Amino acid sequence: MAIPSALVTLLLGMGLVLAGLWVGQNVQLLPLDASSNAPVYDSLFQVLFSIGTILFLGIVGLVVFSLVRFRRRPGDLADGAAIEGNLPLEIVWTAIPAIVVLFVGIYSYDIYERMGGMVALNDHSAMHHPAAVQQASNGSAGMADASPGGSGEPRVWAGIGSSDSSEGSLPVEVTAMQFAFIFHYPDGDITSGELHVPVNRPVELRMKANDVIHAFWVPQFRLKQDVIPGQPTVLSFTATRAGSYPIVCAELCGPYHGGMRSTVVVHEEEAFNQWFETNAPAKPKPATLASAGLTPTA
Ligand SMILES: [Cu+2]
Repeated sequence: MAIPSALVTLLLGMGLVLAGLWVGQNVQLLPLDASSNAPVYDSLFQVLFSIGTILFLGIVGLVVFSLVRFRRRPGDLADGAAIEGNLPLEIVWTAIPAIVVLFVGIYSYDIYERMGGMVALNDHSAMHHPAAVQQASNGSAGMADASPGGSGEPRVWAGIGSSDSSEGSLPVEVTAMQFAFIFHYPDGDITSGELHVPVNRPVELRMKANDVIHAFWVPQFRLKQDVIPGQPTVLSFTATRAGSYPIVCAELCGPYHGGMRSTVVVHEEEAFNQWFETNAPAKPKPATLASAGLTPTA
């Protein structure tokens, strides 16, 4: 008894889809997820990985099958059969990729939007960003001149991850230069070569570049943002897992670009406060002021 080939094809197709879904769910290629943003990104990656697996197994499987099944037999010197075409087949193999590509495009857009990636460079609301207001009040002429709008008001590219930013976020000023990142905490006047942040609290990186374009990238956060001379950018995130993760410059910025790396240390709340206290410049203690006959006013 022969099994109809349509049934075999259907079963193989179903097996292929199940295998692809299984691989997407169970094969973990990405590094540890350490920010609130990471699961969003990872869900897209899982879908893309499933689709990629289905296509890879389907295409390679068909190629290998055809190599074996339709190989030239000994003594066969004839031409191959003249096949004109197959309209239903051509419709199917055009329609399926079209649907897949459309779906991936729309889904990717949705994910990028949720990560705050669609905030436009000249979005007006970005002008009222705290960092922009601060820049304006500082009278930073260099930044103001970079605005081609002619308003003289500096623009801040809120950019990716900005949907995370909120009132209670920890501001950190990031300066990128050949070939290092410098982190400055305006609240405690701390300057550091490493980024230290508390877990589960939004952090807002206000970034500027001194020389050429750099990019701030933490693979474990699934976030990357360009750092552009004359165009401040903002990157917001909430770390969700304590630990140390690499910060990588992801924009070829010169001969020592490959060495432009730092570390972000995500602390538990208490450990972060301790780090902050330890590293903040020593302030005169009230007792010292009192003994010097001064009244502590600050
Ligand atoms: Cu760089």
